[in-house]
Amino acid sequence: MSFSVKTLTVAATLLVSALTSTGVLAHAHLTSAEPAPQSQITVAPAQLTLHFSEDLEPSFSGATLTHQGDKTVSTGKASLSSQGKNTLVLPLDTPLSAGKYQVAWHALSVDGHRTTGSYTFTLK
Ligand SMILES: [Cu+2]
Repeated sequence: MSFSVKTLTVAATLLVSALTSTGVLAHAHLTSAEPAPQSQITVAPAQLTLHFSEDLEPSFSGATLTHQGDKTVSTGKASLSSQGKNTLVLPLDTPLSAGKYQVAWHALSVDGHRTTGSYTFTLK
């Protein structure tokens, strides 16, 4: 197999434009949260706070909370924090009981890219 210089140039150009158009660096990634991922806490939180690397579109961003791997916990509606548009707040209307919780989040950043992820925390 051999590639001409022109073929390689075209391939390199396509690669660069693909990377640029998907905006790899601009996606909203979870940077921190309260309660923190993998943390063990002793006081039931009043809300979940998720900090992202980019500003979010609140209508298309949110999180679901499950208890012990199977029971979905009802929460208030996710909204952007007054701290900043890159922070999502999920109110917990009912105090959590002890156990392990999973937070599965989805985010749409203002650049139009979707990301998802999940983490756990344990309430002792
Ligand atoms: Cu992006």
